[in-house]
Amino acid sequence: MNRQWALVLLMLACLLLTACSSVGNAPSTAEEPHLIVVGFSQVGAESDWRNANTRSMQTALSADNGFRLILDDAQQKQEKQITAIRNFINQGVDYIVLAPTTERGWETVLSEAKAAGIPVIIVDRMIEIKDSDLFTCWIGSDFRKEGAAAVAWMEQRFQDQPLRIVHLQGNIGSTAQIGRTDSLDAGLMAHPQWQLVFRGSGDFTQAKGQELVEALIRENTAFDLIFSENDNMAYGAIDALKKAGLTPGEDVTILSFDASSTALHMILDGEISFDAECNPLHGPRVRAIIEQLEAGRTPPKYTFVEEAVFEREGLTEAIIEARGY
Ligand code: GYE
Repeated sequence: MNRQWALVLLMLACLLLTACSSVGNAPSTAEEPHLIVVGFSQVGAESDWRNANTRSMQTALSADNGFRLILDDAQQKQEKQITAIRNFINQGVDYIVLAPTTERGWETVLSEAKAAGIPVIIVDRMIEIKDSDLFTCWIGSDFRKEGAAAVAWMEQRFQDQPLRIVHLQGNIGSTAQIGRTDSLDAGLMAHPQWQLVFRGSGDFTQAKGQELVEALIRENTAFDLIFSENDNMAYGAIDALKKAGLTPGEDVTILSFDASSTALHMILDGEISFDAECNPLHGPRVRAIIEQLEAGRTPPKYTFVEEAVFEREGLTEAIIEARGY
């Protein structure tokens, strides 16, 4: 082959390559749908509630639904959430969703999000902030109402009988802890014969719930009732009671919050007596909020979700199955 032929062949090969690569690229640039990018700073993976909440967000904000979700697990640490939000800002996401650990300390980072023009949607717990323009809207539960429902159940069941209460708190400073604790405090004020024999934080985890109750049993602290601010701590408490040969539901009455499926089965088994629902399925709600914002509408600043309470009476396997978490 002489040099001229070689040159022609080379040019042909180049042409073919460019044609192929442009054919390969063409559909992806033309067809690639525009995805709304959402950075979600999640508290952690401390409980069944939290895991159900993460799954709900992942399902609702999927690529099929037109979203790209960037999920960051903060392992229950506010510093990690602040770093995650700064990363979202640097990446230029379209929306930030924040499930805050505790209520305080968000001014600076949310001012940065506002300066970058990124709307911030708060889910689950609230934030305490002077300038409410620093977030677009909030959606979550009425934790004080959940606590009041538990206290109302105690009043109905025990009236003015003497009651020795163990109070397992969630993360101190989180709205879920503050609201549920405030309601128990109101109940303690109204019933002087109810006695608080222990109060401490189990950080919403099963392991810490178990540790706290094991320690109480070791120290021979007598108690009649455990007011556990979430289901996972209640599971830990139940394990500790059983290990000590006590029967949950008989020797000790247990009240809990969240109403996740494992806990509802424990109600059927008689181990948990009362559970106030805390609904974690915020994914579709957040999606609806973003769709409203995309359409130029203004969602309500605060939305409280409707919640039920559960006890053995009226609860069936079919009800538990239908709940989805
Ligand atoms: O009750 C608990 C979780 O903030 C509502 O956090 C949430 C609480 C929930 O870890 O299980």
